[in-house]
Amino acid sequence: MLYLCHENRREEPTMDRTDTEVSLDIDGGIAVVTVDSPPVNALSQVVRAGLVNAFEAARRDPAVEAVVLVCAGKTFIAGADITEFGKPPQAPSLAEVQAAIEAMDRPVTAAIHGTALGGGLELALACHFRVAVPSAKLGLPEVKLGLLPGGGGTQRLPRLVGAARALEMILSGTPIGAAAAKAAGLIDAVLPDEDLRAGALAFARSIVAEDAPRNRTRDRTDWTDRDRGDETIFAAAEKAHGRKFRGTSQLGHVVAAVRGSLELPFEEGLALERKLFAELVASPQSAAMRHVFFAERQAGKVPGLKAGTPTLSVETVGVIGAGTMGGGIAMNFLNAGLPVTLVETTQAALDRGMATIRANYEGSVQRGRMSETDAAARLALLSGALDMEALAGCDLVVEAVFETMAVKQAVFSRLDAVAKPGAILATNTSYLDVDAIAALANWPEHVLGLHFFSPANVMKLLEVVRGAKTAPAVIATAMQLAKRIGKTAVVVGVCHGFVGNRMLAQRKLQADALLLEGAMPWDVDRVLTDFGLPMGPFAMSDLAGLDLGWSAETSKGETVREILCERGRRGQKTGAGFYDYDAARKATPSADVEALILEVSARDGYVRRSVSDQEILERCLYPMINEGAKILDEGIAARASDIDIVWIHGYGWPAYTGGPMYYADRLGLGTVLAGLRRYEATHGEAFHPAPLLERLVAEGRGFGDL
Ligand code: 3H9
Repeated sequence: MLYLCHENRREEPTMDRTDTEVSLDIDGGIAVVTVDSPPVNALSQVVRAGLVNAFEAARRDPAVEAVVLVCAGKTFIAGADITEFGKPPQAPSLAEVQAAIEAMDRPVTAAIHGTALGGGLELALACHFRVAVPSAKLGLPEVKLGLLPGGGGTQRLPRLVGAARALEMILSGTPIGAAAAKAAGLIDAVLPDEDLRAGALAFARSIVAEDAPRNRTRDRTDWTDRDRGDETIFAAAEKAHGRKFRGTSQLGHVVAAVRGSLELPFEEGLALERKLFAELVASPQSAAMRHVFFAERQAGKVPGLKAGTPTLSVETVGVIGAGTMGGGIAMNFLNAGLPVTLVETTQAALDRGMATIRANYEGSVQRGRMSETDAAARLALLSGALDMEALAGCDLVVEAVFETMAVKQAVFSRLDAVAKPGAILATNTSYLDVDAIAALANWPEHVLGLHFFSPANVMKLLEVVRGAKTAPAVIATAMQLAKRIGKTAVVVGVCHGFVGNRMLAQRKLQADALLLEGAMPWDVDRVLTDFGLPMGPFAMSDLAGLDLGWSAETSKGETVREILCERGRRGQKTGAGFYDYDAARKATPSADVEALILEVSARDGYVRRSVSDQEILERCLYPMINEGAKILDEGIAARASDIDIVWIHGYGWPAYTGGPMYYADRLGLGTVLAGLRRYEATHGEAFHPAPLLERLVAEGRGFGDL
């Protein structure tokens, strides 16, 4: 039954939760409106209708002296119901709910716990007062969905906290805590965590007793009068956030709406915001970002893993290898408060690794991103050792040693001998066969791959590689742990390069070929950064080091890359790679590299031609999509959307195109298939279409329909 508003008059503050999403009860003259719509109390049509009814009922009741809006469950309202976007709007709108609140002639207080996000915060902004528990988070994260706040947030928030603070909150999309919200003037009081309802009732009674002025946010002019005409506010916001919004019109829209809050009467500002919101919600970019939102949550649901699968306790972690990767991995666990033992083979390597971690934390303190106390607390959890014996007590050990099977297997044999029974043993291999590594362990059920992406303490992606024998409890534990350390985890199967690097290899093949056929590294990089990637393949190689996997002893000196390495151009770290770098690591195209490419191209018999940007894009992306289709067909990834998440969080693929598989669906799989066939005719096997792609085109379906 969907009953919208349940009215229940009583003096005892007990709640009656029948089948209602929104209920109303009167507690000693205070009307309490409770939203109870799991999981996150989103503002669905049912909730909006329930709220209008509840506020109407409270307004009609002369005995009601004040109203408190509170939520059941783990959170206040987490925003509009995202599943309703893209569908015909259903009355009442959020604006109508807010109008019902603003029509109240008695004070309305929003009592916030958990998160008040998006439309949820906008609803609270329409109340006369806001109180929150210390752990509450308040924010307008709409930009992360390709939107701007469309429930009056761009008009009311600047009136409460000033345009600069409002722009920062809206453009970052990052919620702020209750203390910061109180300091900014966003909320009126921070109440104790225990019994928020009772605290909010007491607050409402004090407002009534004091006959405190109850200004509607919309009528406030103090901040808008101060900020009007101050162009530096907008210039600063554009400077701080311009790069992030490349490829979308969001920044301009947000700035226009907030500017409207200063320059237009409230209703006109609201109308402007509504128009700008409508444009964004209908944009393909926002649809793609909404896909990403749900894809992220889907990725956490592992096929074949039963709900309630038990997890193992992980309270101590060992990391083998104190290089860049090992150090970054260790920091993830330190940041989450887990003690880490870092193991190296020599004192010098261990000292270097520990010093890098220390320097990283000191850097964070200097940049004001972390307090000295926090940095010290994290470093206190770190210890170093030169023998794997030191890992005997660890619940989880991650090896991050040199990427060759022989070295990994040697480490695993020894590790298996020292680790305690039941410990989870993980390899951070980027390519190698996890099953072959697990074969050396006594408990292959406890072995899996945890593939972090560089820099491991920054990139959000974690590929959780499920081996043939990995136990469900170990996978469940890894997924839980990933959440604890702030990673987005995707479960993948065993194959060379798993999902991300396997697809990347296809792109690299084409990028290298394009150089010989007629393009230059900066042409390829420009096309891919224009597409929205943070850097192109050659700039990425320079950053990672061209000598990754290269050695002087085995170098054949044949490819452009090998010759560059031999000439000492090994990437940013040597001041030169595919590009020349200045002291600030700014890249410029290199005449030497251009000459070398022409030389190798001629040596190999290529007749150079002009390669169009379109060809560069298709040659780089279509083989990746094709490989993605093979990965899906083989069951290496469970869903197309998992592949999208790997690319968005592991390689910076632009979320506003939804990830490679979503992008392919939007482009039309027929277009991709035709492109592959065209290139197969001129360039051969590398473009041979995946059977799944052919099947889907024949059936008129997309990857998203699987
Ligand atoms: C907006 O408000 C626009 C307005 O300005 C204008 C309106 C006119 N809708 O994340 P979780 C589902 S835009 C529908 O795993 P957590 C989610 O899919 C909105 N469903 O939990 C998942 O479902 P399932 C602005 C939603 O505890 C389940 O809830 N607001 C919504 O880790 C649990 O989610 C936001 O962008 C929603 N709004 O984190 C906030 N939110 O179980 C978006 C969640 O079937 N939400 N679901 O997979 C969040 O950031 C997190 O969900 C939250 C909880 C922090 C609240």
